[in-house]
Amino acid sequence: EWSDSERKTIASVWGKIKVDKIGPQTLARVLIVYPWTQRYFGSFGNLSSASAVLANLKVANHGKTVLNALDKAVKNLDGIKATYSELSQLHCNTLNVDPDNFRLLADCLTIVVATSFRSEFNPAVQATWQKFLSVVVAALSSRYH
Ligand code: ZNH
Repeated sequence: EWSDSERKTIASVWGKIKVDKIGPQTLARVLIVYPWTQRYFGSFGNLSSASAVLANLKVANHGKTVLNALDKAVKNLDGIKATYSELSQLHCNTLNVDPDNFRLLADCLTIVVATSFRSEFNPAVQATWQKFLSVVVAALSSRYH
């Protein structure tokens, strides 16, 4: 359940996120800080150092793909679980991604957004944003069995 003020906050944060910048930075941070996540990206080429990850165009592109997928949740706050039903199944059955990784990505996204927004991302805004991401993470995990 979302209050009017939460809905406004989520829409406002999302409206200020530049997917082409924040997406690549977020996925790169996941791969650098949690190097075991690199196992899912065997086809992405050189991920052997932080600078290699940051310079990797496949990482950048996939970071945009992942972040762009959040648009659906922002536009459908009351139906996030259903929105990500298929995507959850894909990550479970086809990609075999451990769902714990969704939270790692959500946390990295919050850090990247906080770094980018500075004081605008105050504690109240951060709390609402993290609530939103926790619903996204739960939805992406919902079809695991
Ligand atoms: Zn993921 C894929 C989303 C997380 C891994 N993904 C993907 C896609 C999308 C996504 C949209 C595409 C699909 C198709 O194609 O159909 N993700 C997402 C989101 C999130 C995620 C929204 C959160 C928030 N992922 C994730 C993580 C990981 C992953 C954490 C690990 C670590 N994904 C993945 C992979 C893939 C994907 C591996 C595939 C890629 C390629 O290209 O191959």
